[in-house]
Amino acid sequence: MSAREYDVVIVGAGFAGMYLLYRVRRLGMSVRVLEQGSDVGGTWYWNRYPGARCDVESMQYSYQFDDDLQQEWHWPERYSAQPDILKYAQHVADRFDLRKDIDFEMRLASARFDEESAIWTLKADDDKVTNARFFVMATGCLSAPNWPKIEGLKSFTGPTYHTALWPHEKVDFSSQRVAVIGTGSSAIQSIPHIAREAAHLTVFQRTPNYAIPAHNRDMDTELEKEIKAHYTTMRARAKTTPGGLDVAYNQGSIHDATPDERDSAFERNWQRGGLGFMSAFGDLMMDQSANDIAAEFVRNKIRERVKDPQTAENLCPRNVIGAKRLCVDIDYYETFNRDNIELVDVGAEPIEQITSEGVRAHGRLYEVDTLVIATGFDAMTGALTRVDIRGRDDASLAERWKDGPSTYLGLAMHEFPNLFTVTGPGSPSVFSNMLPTIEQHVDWIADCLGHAKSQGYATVEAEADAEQDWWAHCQELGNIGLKTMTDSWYVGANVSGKARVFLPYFGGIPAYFKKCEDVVENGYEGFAFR
Ligand code: N01
Repeated sequence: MSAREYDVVIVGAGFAGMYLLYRVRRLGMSVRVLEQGSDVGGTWYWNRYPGARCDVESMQYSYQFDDDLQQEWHWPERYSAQPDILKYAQHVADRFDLRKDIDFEMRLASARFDEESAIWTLKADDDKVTNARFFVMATGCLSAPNWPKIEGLKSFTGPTYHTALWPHEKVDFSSQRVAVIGTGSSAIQSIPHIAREAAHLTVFQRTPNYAIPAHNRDMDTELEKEIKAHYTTMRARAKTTPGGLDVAYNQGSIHDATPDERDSAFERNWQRGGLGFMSAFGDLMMDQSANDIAAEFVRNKIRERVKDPQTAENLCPRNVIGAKRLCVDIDYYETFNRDNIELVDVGAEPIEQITSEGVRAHGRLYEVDTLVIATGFDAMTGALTRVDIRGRDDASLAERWKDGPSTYLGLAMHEFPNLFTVTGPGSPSVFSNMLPTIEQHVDWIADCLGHAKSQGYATVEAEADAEQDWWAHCQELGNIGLKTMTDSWYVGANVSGKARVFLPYFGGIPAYFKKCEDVVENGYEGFAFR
């Protein structure tokens, strides 16, 4: 059977893959998308756990490439729930007739670059082969599930669910004794829902997290009208902020404020809710004593929200606030006031074992009927290194990244010609509003493909020096301030055996976008076209 051939093959039909498909079609290039799931949506296709919701406000977490689309779509809530975001992705697929160019239920297993023909040979799990001139991994930053290394995990006889691989049908927790392992965003969102349904819930917490209330509500239709009337201005303003979010940032130091001014700044952000909490002062992530004040403010809120003082103390994080991505919660702390929930601290003494009947910790067996694993992702690199990608001279990406990744702009790697990554390591990605950042990456890649096509180039490849310089710059920025002082998935610390390297770019959206523009203006500086 001869292989199919396309100018461009995109892996992943999440928001990145969908928009790239739309853009590449307009270049008049043949294109195919390979998608592991049975429909579009990426993150929002897989993460169907109860309570899954975006931590960026709906009016900002949406595409802006098509004004009719952003004008016609109505988000029902301030923060969108997973089913609504999936509906949106499906609407976009219908509106632009995307599905006809997507192979669903096709997982890419390997990709090999042939230097002579300058063609990538992509092999799926079922051995189906697709050839491509250009190949784009649009596989997401938080998409490769991380399973905990706990002895006996497979021996549990009841149902086991990973939050990132949640079943499509509703999971019924009623009259069940449930254990949740993990207290990151996924757990913090799902725990209130599970506790409301289950007979009993045991939460195994290794490290408490800081959660800021979402204050979610129905969409304010007047605000929606106002934003839609000035959408372009709002989107442009968002691009001037470090996180690409239309949120007011105070650049001033907390040390210049009186205690009352500090409290009211934090209280204002607390009442507004969500990820913008750390925008109260400019030095919260730079100076430990500034960070301590913000952290204590949130701890005091936890103490107010949780009735039992010991449970409240156990839920209070002691690490740097903001060094892990903040969580955005709805009733998380109040859930610990219920009488059917128990918090088990496994910080000092890890879970000993999972048995056929439950979870063993502190010498005691917690018997449960259902296990929920909320242990996150092999972030930023996992989706790339889990595919056997071989570039020039059979160079293996996974092997090259054994001691940590390196990329040029989070977009491309030396020795891997014609391969692009969307929001790869070394891009602002997870430090920004992902959807607009995805659009910027896709636009950049599409323009680059158009350039290669119009100039008749067969290959484009990041130059070794450009990659090295960019990666060194990313590491330098990563080491400024307090971000790396806590174990987190930003530094790969959540996956056992993963190299500890700061993965995203922390220079902010304006500097990053400017760099990408400059690269193009300077004749694709740092890229070699042949
Ligand atoms: O994963 P996490 P997540 N024994 O890695 C614990 C995005 N997201 O899926 O901190 C016991 O944050 C681990 O403990 P520790 C968002 O960017 C977005 O919750 O490593 N516990 C931690 O508590 C987020 O940051 C939304 O000590 C173990 C938890 O598991 C990112 O995805 C919603 C353990 C993992 O937390 C990841 O979130 C959800 C063990 N052996 C997620 N191993 C939105 O709102 C791990 N843990 C868009």
